[in-house]
Amino acid sequence: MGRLIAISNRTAADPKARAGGLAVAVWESLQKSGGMWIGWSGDLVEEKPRGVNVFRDDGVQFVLTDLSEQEHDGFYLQYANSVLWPIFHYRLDLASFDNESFAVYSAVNRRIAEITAERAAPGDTIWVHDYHFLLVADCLRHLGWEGPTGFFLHIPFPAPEMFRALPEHQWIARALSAYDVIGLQSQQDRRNFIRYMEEEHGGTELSDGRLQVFGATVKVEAYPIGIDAAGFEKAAESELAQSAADRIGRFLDGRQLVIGVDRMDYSKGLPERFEAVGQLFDDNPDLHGKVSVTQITPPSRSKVEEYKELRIQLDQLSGRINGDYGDLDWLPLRYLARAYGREELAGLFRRASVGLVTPLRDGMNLVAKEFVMAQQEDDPGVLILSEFAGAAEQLTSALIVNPHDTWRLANTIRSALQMPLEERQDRWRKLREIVTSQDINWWSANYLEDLNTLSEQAA
Ligand code: ADQ
Repeated sequence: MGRLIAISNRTAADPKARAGGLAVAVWESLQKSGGMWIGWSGDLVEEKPRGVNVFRDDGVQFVLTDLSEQEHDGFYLQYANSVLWPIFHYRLDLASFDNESFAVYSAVNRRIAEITAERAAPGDTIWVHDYHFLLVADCLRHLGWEGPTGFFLHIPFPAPEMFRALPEHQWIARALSAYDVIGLQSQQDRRNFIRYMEEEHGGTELSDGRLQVFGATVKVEAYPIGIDAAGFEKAAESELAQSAADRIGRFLDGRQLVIGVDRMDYSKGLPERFEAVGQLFDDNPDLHGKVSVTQITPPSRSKVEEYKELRIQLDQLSGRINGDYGDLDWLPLRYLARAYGREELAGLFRRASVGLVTPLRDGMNLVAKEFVMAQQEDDPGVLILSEFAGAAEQLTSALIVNPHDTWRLANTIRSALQMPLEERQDRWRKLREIVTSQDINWWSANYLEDLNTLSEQAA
């Protein structure tokens, strides 16, 4: 068997980035096959870069390219994060279309494909990740690459009505048909994708579930991504976790903790969540001084305008709640715009009575799974999960909510805070079983098995 070649915008070239679940899974799969990881170095240069940085680490070869300022602007900030990201998260209102960025996006996809084609050998398998690189397989086919090439979309695939708003949707759809396997996070995403291809391009679903479209046959499947469940459980036992739990424990002074942990992104439903917290304290004076909500939210993509506005909105909403209800010795809502390490987060999750995971749209949402793995059987916290997170298809024993319905969300937080131990344990055991059995290794093994089966059939 040949090597696995992974392509993603950010790689785990920096050993510190190998701690996260996805990085671990891709890293291990690459190590097994003496594989290669191709992506962006994270560095910006003035002119279009000519060469690549190649190095080997622990059996994995990294091939990294810099981006020019102009590429970073058109490809990353504009097309990927101001067009694709909002549309795929159902925020057509936030998409900012222009005439140039798709050309830059295509050019960067082409360059990544060229870098790959120069190095890929017959027998190798290529695995492309996420919305930054929708066109790579098509570019590779034009360069003569015929080997197995799979794609995994980490974010939702939107309803066809939304996807059609994308001016380049026809082009992108055709390019996607160059992949052998298209992996999506949920059955909902799969249904959306198939329906779009059927309605718009006359695609047909075959009896074995594959899709025939644009003269190609593509396996389209839901592969819900998991976490390094055992690793996260261990992280919650670590000294760092304990010390984070102790620190927040001093602040809590015996009060119940409700916790949220999300990148600062408009898809995560943070303003709606803050509204619900406001409603909770408006409607329940008996909870004043008894419950503290902590939201941990490191800024991300702060160069994109919508993200700056979100920050201002969150500052205002938390200011209102704390202004109305805060007291000399109690803050109802603490909002920390910074990142914490994996162990520290695990410790905070373990200390919490309730985990709030209420995105408006999310491909999967790993925080929900991390929260579950950090709990202990004798006193598990309750997970409140948005029906619009991919994770809701698996984690059906969580309290499932509509994040737009702030009144009901407030009531659900109250019920979670008061849920009897037996019910908490019952729900948690079911959640833990799923998160443990469908972990990150299960995910990558399933995906790669399908991709490799295709390559064996083709050989
Ligand atoms: P994200 O949108 O980044 O991922 P998520 O799945 O929640 O969302 O993963 C975020 C990761 O970052 C988690 O491991 C979490 O612990 C960590 N993190 C979040 N806030 C943090 C903080 N304050 N400090 C430190 N770490 C923090 C995208 C898609 C998701 C999909 C994943 C994986 O948007 O839907 O689940 O990819 O496919």
